[in-house]
Amino acid sequence: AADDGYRLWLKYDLIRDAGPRRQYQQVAQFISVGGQSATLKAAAEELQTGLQGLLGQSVPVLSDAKGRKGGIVLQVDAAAADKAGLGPDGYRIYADKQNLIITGRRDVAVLYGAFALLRHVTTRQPLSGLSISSVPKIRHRLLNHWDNPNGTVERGYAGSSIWKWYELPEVVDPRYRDYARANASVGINGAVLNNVNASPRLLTAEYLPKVAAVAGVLRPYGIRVYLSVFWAAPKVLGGLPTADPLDPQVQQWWKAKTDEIYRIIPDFGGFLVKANSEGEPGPQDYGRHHADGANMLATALGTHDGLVMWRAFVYKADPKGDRFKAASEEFLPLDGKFQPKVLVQVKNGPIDFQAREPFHPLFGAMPRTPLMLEVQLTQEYLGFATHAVYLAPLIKECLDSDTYAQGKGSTVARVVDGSVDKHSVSGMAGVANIGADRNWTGHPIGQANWYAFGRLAWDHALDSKAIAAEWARQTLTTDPAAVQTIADLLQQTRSIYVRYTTPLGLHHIMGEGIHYGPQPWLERSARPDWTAIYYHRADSVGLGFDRTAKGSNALALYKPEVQNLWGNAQTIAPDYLLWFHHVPWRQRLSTGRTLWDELCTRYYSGADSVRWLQRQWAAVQPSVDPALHADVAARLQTQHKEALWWRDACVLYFQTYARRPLPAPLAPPT
Ligand code: GCW
Repeated sequence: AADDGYRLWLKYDLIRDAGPRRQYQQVAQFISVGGQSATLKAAAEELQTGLQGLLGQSVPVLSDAKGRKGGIVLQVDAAAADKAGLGPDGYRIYADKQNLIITGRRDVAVLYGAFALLRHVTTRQPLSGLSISSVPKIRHRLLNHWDNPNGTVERGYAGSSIWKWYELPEVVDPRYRDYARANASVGINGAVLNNVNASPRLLTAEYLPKVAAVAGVLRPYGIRVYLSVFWAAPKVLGGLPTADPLDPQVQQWWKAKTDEIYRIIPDFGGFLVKANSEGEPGPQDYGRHHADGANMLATALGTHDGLVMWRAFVYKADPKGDRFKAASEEFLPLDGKFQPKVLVQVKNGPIDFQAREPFHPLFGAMPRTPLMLEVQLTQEYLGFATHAVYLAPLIKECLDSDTYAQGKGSTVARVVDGSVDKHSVSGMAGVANIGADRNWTGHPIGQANWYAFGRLAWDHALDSKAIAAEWARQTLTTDPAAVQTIADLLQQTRSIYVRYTTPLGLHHIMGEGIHYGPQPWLERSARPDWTAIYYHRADSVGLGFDRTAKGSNALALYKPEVQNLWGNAQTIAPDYLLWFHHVPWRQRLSTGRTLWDELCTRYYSGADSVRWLQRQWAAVQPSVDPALHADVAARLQTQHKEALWWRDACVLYFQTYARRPLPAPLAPPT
């Protein structure tokens, strides 16, 4: 049957090569599992399904190996795990004289080990003498769904929501379990089920049992359920006159609501809050600040084991201000004021999930507050489901950025994992790109972004191209040469997208509201900071947003080392140039070209590179499922068409300011 993408990277197709298959068969004659828990059962079942598929033999599950050899033994061993420093989630896989042992401190660690073993076999790595252990660097690895109760998904491009609220709790779609398996296979251990622009409905007595039903399916896979909360819920649902966090009745309402939630979902993960942002209500409506709000919820959680994830995505509509600085202005004064259950969730960049942003200046600047990193997997600003953009390089660029908070090497990754400021709690969130489309993500390549997010949240030191190869190997083809070609191609996609849409540090010049296609000419909108001219500042002299001391001085939010890196228009990496400088059209850049020529060159070479993507994809055609290959090929056609649209729209628009011809090599022959 044609590959419809439903099985994601968990395909478990038969290993056709008899030699290697026999080797695996010898060490996978049975699975023994010492325990009855739903999680260990899930681990054994996954291994059984996976190995039977891969090896074409039946693999019985036993409750005791009873001295047998040549099997896989799942065992929880807290003492050994602690001795090996595995923590609560880390696993170890090793061969003893008889069997292959998968072990960890808790059931879920063993589950992660089972998935790792399957990945090992699927990617054809040898099992003899195996000894691997792996410990996640981040404690809370979450997907954030921007899903609404009516089934729509804000910024979702893969169909409607997978959560069928009207059918729940009685009807439990089998898809929820496959969702859980996919997440657990890459170590994701939490899911915020609903949109941060939150409906209060999720907190009602009608909806909580629905949430509990979903939680029941995810629980065996080690995934805890969280909810986004509507700040004014005490008014809307509780009939109170206020939602002031310092009001005792409001506090009491949240306490009672929290207790109610934990009565039916005992392992509820906690709350995600978007407050006083883009029109959402919040504590500032009552003259309070973010910490008052977050701490009130933390107090309501009391002794329950849950978290408050308070988002730092805030900005004011000030035509003279710089949105870049807004979150810092509101949050820096609050460092040290948050209770221990609170994490502040910060987007990778200071504006909004652009194709390239400098790292958010809050990273490294709030040492007394654990900061979560939020990245967007759904491609709101990156071409929806028709542009192939593999996001691991974008995520890594942020994680690898040095904040210099505690001297050199204080990368965003080390701020987020807690090592720079010695926090024991840490988190990373990916805004999901998942919908009810048969293949989950609309664009088949979007699956790689879900996969890569999980892998990087587990271990931010992983290499993005290696992750791409690992994904492609499990998902698209077993042919090593094709895997390499696909990994190379994926690795380039993000920088190609940047070149034909927003090269040299341009940002937020896309279609109004929809955030699709070019609209650099947008001059008026409901808010000044939603126009394009606010960001690109094109004039007869030059282009770019001056954020140096001569301009908004947003650069001063960074440590001096970072200011040195980006503060000088002559030495800044061209990729970041227009984020920080207003540069004359005729100024020569480090590339040897003038700004205008470089801008045109990037737009043109970016659009040309989509042709290269098409050729690379065509080359792997013999190795990839025909239906899937045709699907991606068709999307690449759209991508090329739209790359030309972006290129021509932007070059022609900026030319009205630059008043220069296209540089000679790009000009059409006369
Ligand atoms: O990127 C913007 C989106 C909004 C989104 C908001 C946010 C959920 O355009 O749709 O709202 O960010 O992150 O809160």
